[in-house]
Amino acid sequence: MFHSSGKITASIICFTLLYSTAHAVTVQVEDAWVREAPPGSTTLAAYMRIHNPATRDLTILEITSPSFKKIEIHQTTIVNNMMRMEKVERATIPAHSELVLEPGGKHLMLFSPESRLKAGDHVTIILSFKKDQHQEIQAEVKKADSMNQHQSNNHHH
Ligand SMILES: [Cu+2]
Repeated sequence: MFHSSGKITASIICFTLLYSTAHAVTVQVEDAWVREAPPGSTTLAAYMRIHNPATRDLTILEITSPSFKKIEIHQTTIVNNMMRMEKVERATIPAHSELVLEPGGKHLMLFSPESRLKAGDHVTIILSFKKDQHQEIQAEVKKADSMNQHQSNNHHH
């Protein structure tokens, strides 16, 4: 009897620690969205602005999501008129500055969605910084066209 109740207490403490670190505010994320992709797509892209209010640079070590098998940070570059994407191993958000993930630049590449995501759905994305420093954010799935309306100087169809 004593043994089993001891185990229960330990797991409650563990859960509390996880819960509090997951909600510790380290960065401010704005305009987080996932571009809606056609059915059967194996990769999707996500964009956002991540502001670091701290006095020290922050490096993102890992990004995960319960909705995807794997997430990478990519950089889009144009080489000989060809659009290419390269994986960014470590993205740093400078102190008092922000990391901008936007179409045509750096973005999150989301691999192998667990289910079909449609405009209006929400995706949980977890940013991992230093050991035990995680931050959970929500990104809304949107059609690419609805994003263009926010960018006043972008092209129209
Ligand atoms: Cu990419």
